[in-house]
Parts: sequence; C-alpha cells; structure tokens
Amino acid sequence: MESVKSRNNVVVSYLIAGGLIILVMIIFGILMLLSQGGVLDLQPAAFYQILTIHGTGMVGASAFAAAGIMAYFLSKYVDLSKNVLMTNLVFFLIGVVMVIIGVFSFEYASSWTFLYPLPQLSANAWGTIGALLYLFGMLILGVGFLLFYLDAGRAIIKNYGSLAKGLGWDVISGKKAEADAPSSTVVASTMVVIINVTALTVGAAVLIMNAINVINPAFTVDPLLAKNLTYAFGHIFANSIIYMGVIAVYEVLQQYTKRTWAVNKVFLIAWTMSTVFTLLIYTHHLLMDSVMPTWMLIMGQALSHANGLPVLVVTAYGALMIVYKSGIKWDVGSGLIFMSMFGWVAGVVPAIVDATIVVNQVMHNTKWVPGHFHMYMALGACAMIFGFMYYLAKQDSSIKTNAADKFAFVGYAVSIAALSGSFLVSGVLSTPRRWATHIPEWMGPALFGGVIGVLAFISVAIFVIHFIRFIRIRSKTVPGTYKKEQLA
Ligand code: HEM
Ligand SMILES: [Cu+2]
Repeated sequence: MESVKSRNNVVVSYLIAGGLIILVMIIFGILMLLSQGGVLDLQPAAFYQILTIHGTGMVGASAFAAAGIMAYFLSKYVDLSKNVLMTNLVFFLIGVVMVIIGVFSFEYASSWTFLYPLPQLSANAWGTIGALLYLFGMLILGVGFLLFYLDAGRAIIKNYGSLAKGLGWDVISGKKAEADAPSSTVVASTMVVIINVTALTVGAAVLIMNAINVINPAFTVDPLLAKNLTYAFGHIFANSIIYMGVIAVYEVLQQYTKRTWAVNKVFLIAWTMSTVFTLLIYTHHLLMDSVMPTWMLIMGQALSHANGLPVLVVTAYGALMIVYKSGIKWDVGSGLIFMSMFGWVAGVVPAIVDATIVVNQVMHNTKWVPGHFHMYMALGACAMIFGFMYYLAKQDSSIKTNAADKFAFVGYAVSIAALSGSFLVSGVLSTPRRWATHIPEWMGPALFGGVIGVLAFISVAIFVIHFIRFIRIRSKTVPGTYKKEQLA
C-alpha cells in the first residue's frame, strides 16, 4: 500500500509538471497569434524563439504527462521501477531548464524540429552555446524518457514473456484464447515501448550529430539522412502521446461503466497495424523532397492514410459501445475523456487530407498543418491528460468539482475547436505556417485565434488549479480507492 502511495506521488509530479508547462505554453501561443494578427509587436527573432519554446514545451510536457498516465495504469499489471520513474522526472526538469536557457538567454530558435544544419547555420541569429544548451537539454530529456520505456519494456517482458506477447500475437495466432489476452493497457504500453525506444534512439543519434556539427562545422552529415532521422524521431514521439493518453480512455471508461473493454482479435490486430504504420509513415514529412525514393513517398502517403486509423476506429467504436446504455454518471473527468475521442477523430480527418501528395504539395507549409495537429493534440491528447487529472483527484481524495470546473470543460472544448478552426481557415487562405509576420489578408483568423486562446488559457488554468487543490488535500485524506492488490 505504501509503495502504491509513493508511486502515485511520482505520477502526481508528472502531471503537475506537465499541466503547468502546458498552461505557460498557451501564453506563448497567444502571444504568437496576437503578433501575427497585427496587434502585438514582436520582433521576428522573439517570435521564432517563442515558436521554438512553444513547440518543444507542448510536445515535451504532454508526452511527460501522458507517460505519467501510462506509468499509473501499467503498474496495475507489471512492476515498474520507482527509481527509473524518479530519474525520468529529474532528467526532464534538467532538460527543460537547459532548453529554456538556450532559447531565452542565448536566442536559440530552430523550432522544435531542429532540422540539420539549422542548429549550426543560423546566420548568427544564435551562437554555439544556445545551440548546445538546446541540443543537450533535449538529449537529457530524451535519455530520461528512453530509460522509462526500457524499464516498461523490461517489466512487460518479465510478466508476459515477450513484447510480441504484450501485443497479444499469441492470441492473434490462435495459440491462446481471447479471454487470456493481455489487457488494453498492456497492449497500448507495449506498442508505445516499441515505437518510442526506436524514436528516442534515432533522436539521440541525430541530436549528437547536430551537436558535433555545431562544435566543429567541418563535420557534416548527409542532410537528407539527417532529415529522415529527425522526422522519424519527431513524428513518432509526438504520435506516441495519444497512444499513452488512450490508456486513460480504456481504464477510466471501464471503471465508470463497470464494464470490461473486451480485448479481442480485432483490437489486437488494430494495435499491431498501428505499431507498424506509426514507425513507417514519418515519410509524409518528406513528400516535398523530390530526391527521396518514390516508393518511400508513396508508402508514406498510403500508410499515413491508414496510420492511426485501426486504433482510432476500434477505440472510438469501443468507447461508444462501453458507454451505451451503461447508466454512466458523467463528471468533468469522464466528460473530458469521452470528448477526447471526438478531438482525435476530428483532428485526424484534416491530417488524412494533408497526407495526400497532391494536397500536400499545396497545403504542407500552410497553417492547415497546425490546424489539424492542434485539434488532435489539444482536443484529443491533452483532453485525455486533463481528464485523467480529474479522475486521479477523485480517486485519491474527497475533492469535489464545482461550477468553475464545468465552465472550464465547456470553455476548453469551444476554445480549442475554434482555435483549430481558425488555423484551418488560415490554411485555406494559403497562410504559411511559421511566419512571424502576416500580410493584412491573413491577420483576421490569427487575431481571432489569439482572442479565443484566452478562453483556452482560463479553462486550463481552472483544470490545473483543481489539481493543485487536490494535491494540497490528498496528504490529509485516506489513500485512494485505488489498490494494486484489488486489480491483480
Ligand atoms: C490552446 C492554446 C494554443 C495556442 C493559442 C497555440 C498557438 C500556436 C501557434 C500560434 C503556433 C504557430 C503557428 C504557426 O506556424 O504560425 C503553434 C505551433 C505549435 N503548437 Fe500550439 N497552441 C496551443 C496549444 C498547443 C498544444 C496543446 C500543443 C500540443 C500538445 C501545441 C503544439 C504546437 C506545436 C508542436 C507547434 C509547432 C511548432 C513549430 O512549428 O515548430 N500547441 N501553436
Ligand atoms: Cu507526422
């Protein structure tokens, strides 16, 4: 029991760190939009620093919080090392500080994709120190995550025999009955272990290549190779957030409806397919690179269409089925979690449109792209994270939600849908993405997004305040209804 409580302490730290960083990053998002909208005068250099910190911070913080979700539920089935969880926390915080100093004190601004040779070749916009702080900060952060996934993989192999069994391949092949299939949490965690160990290893390699190039520009790398490695890392890692978040969808809906989420062959095959596709389709980021082998680009397009779909379909369908006529009592937590399915579905549609080569050639560098991923990330992945925060608070304390929390739920849904919509409209107007300055014809949607972003900020602030209230009372209340032994 004591160990469950102290493990939950670490999970709470993951979520509060993630939640607070997301909140601050929203401010930077609003500043960018107000500047693009023509009402705030940001120097272009400042804009690109803010863009860099916003992208890095949002992806890093939501991945970190989502790892907290995975750790929390996966611990019901396997034994994760608490030391590794702590190490990841410490590495994350060190990495964040290094990245912040690199960006704001040393003016580093390559955007979170640090595409080679940009870290070194900045036309003196930033120097060696800024670039190295950023690259090594990312490396430390990445190593922390890598340890976390390696430990999760170790624990899964220990209990289930192999990662293949964690994905339920012995059930797919008929050697084992569906009734004995691993739980949805174990299947999802195994998938994330596989894709993120790959992503983080590739990411570490390309970060080190960049760092050497910054220190000694005579050392060069084939830029096309570097781009492949960079996007293999960035695409997979950013995608993994939703596959960790979805664990909360499975677990929370099962508990609230008192039903089990049936893990059948279709479910298992869907997860295996999404595992393979997620690893392969980063090539949709290279559709404009005509020097890439054509077969890779065609594969990138074809599989992008299919990428998340298998998991999305079984999960959205499963969520509807488990809730249907279950008599579920809705609250802010389960509401956010259920809503995240809509955000996910809604975000994937414009992504599929964009992954079509003919459309991509017109749309790829427009704000259409942030349009789809803000929907998918903010209304999908982040809603899972905030929903889990409400769930955890309810499990581990006697805290009650109030009118403000309900307001925040609606405010968040409305503001993020409107914000993402404003990005999509900008895309249709051919507004380029990542441009500090907009011509007057492009300013309207940006300004609208900046204003509606304030509502998103207020809503997330309420989510975070609720969680802080929970942290303050949880030390005084009985340890939660969550007991490891209950679930064995
Ligand atoms: C609700 C508040 C948010 C606002 C107002 C906001 C605003 C923005 C803006 C203005 C940009 C730059 C668009 C451009 O290319 O011109 C941007 C980019 C980005 N945002 Fe957000 N955002 C928000 C939430 C999020 C969330 C929740 C995530 C992820 C979990 C996220 C991840 C990103 C990423 C990865 C980029 C790309 C950075 C790059 O191009 O290098 N944002 N956001
Ligand atoms: Cu991608």
